[in-house]
Amino acid sequence: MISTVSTTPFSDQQPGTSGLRKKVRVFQQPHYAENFVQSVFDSLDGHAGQTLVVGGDGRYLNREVIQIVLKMAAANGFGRALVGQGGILSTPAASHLIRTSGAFGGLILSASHNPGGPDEDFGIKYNVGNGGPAPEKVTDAIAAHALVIDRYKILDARDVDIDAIGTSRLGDMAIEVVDPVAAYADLMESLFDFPAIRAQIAGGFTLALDSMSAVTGPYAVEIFERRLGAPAGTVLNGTPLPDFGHHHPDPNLVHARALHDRMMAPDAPDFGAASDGDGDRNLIIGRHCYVTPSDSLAVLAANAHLAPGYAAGLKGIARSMPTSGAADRVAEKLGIPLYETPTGWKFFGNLLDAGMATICGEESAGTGSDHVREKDGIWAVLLWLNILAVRKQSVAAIMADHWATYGRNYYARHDYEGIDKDCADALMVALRGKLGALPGTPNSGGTVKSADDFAYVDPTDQSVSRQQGIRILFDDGSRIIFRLSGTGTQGATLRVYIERYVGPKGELALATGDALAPLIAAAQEVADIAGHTGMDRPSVIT
Ligand code: VG1
Ligand code: CO
Repeated sequence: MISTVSTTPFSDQQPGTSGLRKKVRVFQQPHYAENFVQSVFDSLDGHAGQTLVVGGDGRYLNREVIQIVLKMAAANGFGRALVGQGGILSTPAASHLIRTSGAFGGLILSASHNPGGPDEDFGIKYNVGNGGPAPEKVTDAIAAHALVIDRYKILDARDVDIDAIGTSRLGDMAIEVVDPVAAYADLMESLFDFPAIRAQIAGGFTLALDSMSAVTGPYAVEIFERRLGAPAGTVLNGTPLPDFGHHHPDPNLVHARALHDRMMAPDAPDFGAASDGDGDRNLIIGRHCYVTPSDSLAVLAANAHLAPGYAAGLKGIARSMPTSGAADRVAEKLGIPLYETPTGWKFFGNLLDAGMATICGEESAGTGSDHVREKDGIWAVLLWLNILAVRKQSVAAIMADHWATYGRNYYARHDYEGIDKDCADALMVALRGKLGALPGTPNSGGTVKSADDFAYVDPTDQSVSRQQGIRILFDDGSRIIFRLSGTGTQGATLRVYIERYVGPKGELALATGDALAPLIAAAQEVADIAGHTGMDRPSVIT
């Protein structure tokens, strides 16, 4: 029987950079998850009888919310739900499943790189039929429905068994519990030269892959240990845990410190990588050689043709605006277009669908291609391994060669976390007020060439997104970008992105902190970060 339950709106259900993310305790309020799920369904048109994909990264509350979603999907007229066994689907695997099953869309339950557990974070994200995150017009519609919702529909039924693969029914809706790994692993095998990678591993090439007790564990064990023959134990922290074993599943130099230290040790493996909570991010560290995500995007784009799936070359490259310009130089050399989008994967979908870009990336350790419509951590690791298997060089040698060819974009992101929201807003307002006066003015970073608030016009549908980050551009091509995070659940996080380009004949082996020191000082001068935040240094540097 379908119940229609009366409810009242919550004022804080506006999706951020990637879905709705809140503390678990916020989601545990009566009707909170139901309101948001109903708001998603209310914003859809034509979903009756169609398929919905449901899965998550296994974090605390995953199983409970999956039951709610299934009962609400049945009550709202979906014809079929595809669920990852145990409620597990990595974000890229969910994207693939949506695409191959012809689903109307999918609900991915994850707060991605945010920590999990009863006192940590949970999230819900809606993906559309192309497998990608809902574009802004959809997330705006969801937010509008959430503000006026007065009822939701749910089936009164027992919980569905999501642990046994097979089919069942929930009211009028069919349920299929599917293997979350096999189809995704097959897709990877279709894109990359598995025999070449397997031969290299058999020849003694060593790997360390940190799944951070999050969703990629089963995918990584299947792909790297079973299909590619890496020894058992290559995948570290390979069992998804509801609290990620207290890891903060954000693969950066702070939270993936253990992997970093192992890769810098005298007996380091040849190649290391880590992935995030929901499996869409990657961190690449070669033996004694950290690769910034922006550089990783550039190297992958420059060498993608070495992998069978990309042998025909790339149609274009897209990167988020704060991501360094390293990929731009590769695009220029390849004679293909480079698109600069706002932060968040939802802006890449249209470019990929239109066949305008093949590879996309973000400085936050997200890289992916047109094989799905999400960023994909394991994909990036496999493309690196394919390139290494063909070039037979170390990661460090490949980086040195890349910089000698294209020059080097020294790059860092400074995060100021847990700032009071009003202080963060005040900093941005003050900075916006100054933009007109900055050009022509010298500061510690050099002379400012232009300063603006990034706005994006989507070339496929002309939709406009404003206020996507304040950019301060210098005469020598250096940049400082300021924006506020849209994925946090506590206070505000200021992200400051700092970049300086040195040409192929310049100094290519500086320490990043030294190369960027004048720009870091300029960021302080221009934005008075310490004055607004009370913090004299960032909480995370990546
Ligand atoms: C961050 C990153 C952004 C990424 C987003 C979702 O957003 O900066 O590049 O797309 O997280 O990634 P923000 O608004 O906090 O800067 V994930 O792996 O958390 O889905
Ligand atoms: Co993620």
